[in-house]
This record gives sequence, C-alpha cells and structure tokens, in this order.
Amino acid sequence: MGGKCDIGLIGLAVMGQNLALNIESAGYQVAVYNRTTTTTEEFIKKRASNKNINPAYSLEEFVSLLQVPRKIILMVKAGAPVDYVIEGLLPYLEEGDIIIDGGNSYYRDTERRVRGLKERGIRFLGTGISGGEYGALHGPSIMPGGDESAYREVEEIFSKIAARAEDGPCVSYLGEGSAGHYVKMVHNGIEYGVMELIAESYDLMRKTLGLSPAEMGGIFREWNEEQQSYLLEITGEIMDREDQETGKPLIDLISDVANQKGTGKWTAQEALDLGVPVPVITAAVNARYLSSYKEERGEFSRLFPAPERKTADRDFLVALEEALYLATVTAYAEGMDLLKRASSEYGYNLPLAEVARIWQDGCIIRSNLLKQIQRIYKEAGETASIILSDEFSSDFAGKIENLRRVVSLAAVEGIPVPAFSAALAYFDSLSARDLPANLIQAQRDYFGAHTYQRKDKEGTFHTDWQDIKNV
Ligand code: NBP
Repeated sequence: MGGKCDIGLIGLAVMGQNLALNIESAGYQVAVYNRTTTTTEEFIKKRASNKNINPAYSLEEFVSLLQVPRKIILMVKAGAPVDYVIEGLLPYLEEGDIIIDGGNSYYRDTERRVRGLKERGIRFLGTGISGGEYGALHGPSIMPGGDESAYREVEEIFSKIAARAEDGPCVSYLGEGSAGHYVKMVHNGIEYGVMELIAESYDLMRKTLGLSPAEMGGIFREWNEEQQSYLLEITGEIMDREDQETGKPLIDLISDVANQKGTGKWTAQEALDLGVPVPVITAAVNARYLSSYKEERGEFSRLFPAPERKTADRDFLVALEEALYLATVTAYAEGMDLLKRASSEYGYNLPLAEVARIWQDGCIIRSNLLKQIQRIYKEAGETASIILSDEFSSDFAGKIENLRRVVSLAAVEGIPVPAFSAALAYFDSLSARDLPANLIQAQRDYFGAHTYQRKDKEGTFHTDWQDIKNV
C-alpha cells in the first residue's frame, strides 16, 4: 500500500463493494467512499480488511486520494443520487478527470450528463454493468459509452475485471453519449422477456403435467445442456431449493407478485417511441404489472374459474422446449432490432457483433445463442432480423408448429402465456404477405380523411366514404 490510488469508487451497497474488491484483486489500489460512513467503516473492517483499499470519509478526502487524471466509478442508486454525487465531486475535480457511472441510469439522463460535464471539462462514461453481485465480484459484462479518450484510460482496468468469453474480455467501447447505458437498458429488456418465457414454461409444466419443482428442475437442466443460458441454469437451481423452515420447495412459498426497477419498462417505452415492435419484451413488462393486481386476480378467479384441465401428454415437453427456444430467440431478435434502430437514430454507430460478444459471459442474458448472434453480425454486418439468418431461419421453419401447439394448448386450458403468444403473433405478422392493415387505412380515411395508398396504382387517395359534401 502507499501512493495515490489508481481508481476510486463511490457507493458501497452490494454492487459497489463487490466491484471494488474485484478491481483490487486485479492488482489496483482503490479508494472508496459511501454517503453513510458506517457502511464504509464496516466494509473496511470486514470484507476489505488487509486489502489495497483506502477509505475516505468526505468527497474532498476521496478525491485527494486519487492519481490524476482521476478515475471515479459511481455505483449509487440510479436517478437523482447520481446528480447529487456529481455535484458534490465537481468542486474538487480538474479538467480531464473521468467520472464513470456504473449504475442502471436512464440513457437520457446519461446523455444530459455527458454534455453537461463536457462543458465543465470532465470526461464522462455511462457504463452498464451486468451480472448482479456475483458478476461484480468475479467478472461482469461491462458496456461503456461516452468519451472515448476516457475509455482508453480505463480500458486496461475494465479488461482485467470483466468476465472472459472465448474471444476476450466482456467489455468493449460501444459509442458516444449514452450508447453504453442504452445497450444495458436493452440487455435488461431482453432479460425481462426471457425470464417471463421461462416462468410461463414453468406454469405450463405444473398446470398441464402436474410436475413437481424437483422434476421441473431436472427438465430445465436438460434443456440447458445445449442453450447454456444463465437464466435457465438458475431456474434449475431455484426449483431444487427447499425451504429450511418447512422442508417444502421454496418456490411454492414465494408470493406471485413480481417487482421491477424500470429498465424493462424503459425498453418498451423507447421501442414505442422509435416505432420498433418488441412484443415479447412488452408482454413481459405487462405480465409483471398484472401480477401486482393480486386483489383483482382473487376476485376474477372466483367469478371466472379456470376451465377443467386435461393432463397433457409427456411429449408436450418436447414441444415446450422448442417453443421456449424459438420465443427466446425472438426476444433477442427484438432487442437487437431496437439497438439497430437506436444506433442510426442517435448516431451511436453500435458495433452489434461486439454487443453480442460482450454479452456472452458475466451478464444475466448470457447464453450460447449469443455466439450465433455474434456470427450473424460479424458476417452480415447489418441484418434485417436475426430470425432470417441461416443460423435461425431453418429452426423457425422446422419448429414453429411446436410454438403453435404450446400457445393453443395454453389458450384451451386457460393458462396465460402472454410472452409465448406475443412471440408467435410477431412471427406470424412478419411472415404474413397480407395483413389487415388495408382495413385500418380505410377506417382512418373514413373518419379522418387520412388518405391511403392503393395496390394497383401509384399515388395518394381519399374516398368520400360518407358522401359528406352532399350533406
Ligand atoms: P442501490 O441501487 O441500492 O443504491 C445504494 C447506494 O446508493 C448506497 O451506496 C447509497 O448510499 C447510495 N446513495 C443513495 Br440510495 N442516495 C445517495 C445520495 N443522495 N448520495 C450519495 N449516495 C447515495 O445499490 P446497488 O444495488 O448496489 O446498485 C448500484 C447501481 O448498480 C444501481 O444503479 C443499480 O441499478 C445498478 N445495478 C444493480 C444490480 C444489482 O444486482 N443490485 C445489477 C446491475 C446494476 P447510502 O449507503 O448512504 O444509503
């Protein structure tokens, strides 16, 4: 120990503590600060004892511990706390210093901060960090965007602390402004979609086959042999866990109301703003809202009990596995489409193959699918949809009947599968040569004279549907 610290970190909740320990174990001297002093004291006494981690108890002291240009990671709650901390730091910083926001900040806040801080000579990196507390400690997926010169100064540290995929560390400079936080937002949107699809699969297995959590754990593990998906892997472990008090499967004792912190909702809102359909992701956000209608669900279920259920055949599991695979690919396809549109809309110039590469380890949506998605973007650059690629198109052609079977069985049995249904409707809409949008156009023209185009000739047309001029 001794000399100035290589980097500083503010915010010692779960993510901050683990990230600080990860950076220290990569060979760096770290300064830490937390608003509540006792948290810092506790951290230094326990987890950080005998480590190259130096505590500070004021922002002024914290800044004084850092080498110039100072590199400061914020791991505080997203929203106003990030602005409070930045404002508190500014009197002590010098031109060229670097602030890295590693929280789940809303990308528009990041855009504002990048610009505002540039005017004050401070370089800002909006950096998505995924992998939860385990990832933060052992190697997260890191999604930095903002000032590129600042990235180059922290690149070595980030590369050493990130998870490692086959092709290198799971970190890459993603673009200017809010590119990093935008990519993290979409990562979380995909995460919402995949979680909901797995949850619907679990619901179908218990309600149509009457499987126990332990049996389902085995099935999820089997399905995961090929997919190598983190979310499937942890689902298998969750199914096996017994409650210590009662000896019952813990999953059966957990309330069925899902919370959310907002990143899935932001993805859905953003997709609506940009005109990019992301129905699986949106269905997942809505499913969480519906889960919170606990009282209403009680009343509805009394008035409208579920239909009498027949037991599905065991071979339904084969259909369900393939349906889950296709719908999961659809969630990734929606997310990648949104990134593609945002990249041109906001000038991020996102390296989509790199995005797929840095998601291959350390993050919550890691899965073998991302290797295929990386290959698609590496070979084809921009692509209309990953579903149309050689990697996935034959799977959709060969397996779509199983997605239909799952959605129709769920409809008949009265089991809600909003994300599976959305995936199927998305596929069917994209594959439909004729959609009923001609009728929508006619209706719009009827009541609002919005005009329409014709199939048989060029031009813009309006019909006087109500013969209004003669009234
Ligand atoms: P939280 O999001 O719970 O934030 C707690 C931290 O923010 C504490 O250090 C707290 O200090 C600090 N803080 C608050 Br709250 N208000 C503050 C203020 N006005 N001034 C200074 N500090 C303030 O912590 P987390 O779960 O570790 O997450 C940190 C960031 O990483 C968040 O943006 C989160 O969304 C993101 N993230 C979390 C996960 C995860 O798995 N938890 C995964 C990926 C990303 P205090 O101790 O004084 O209250």
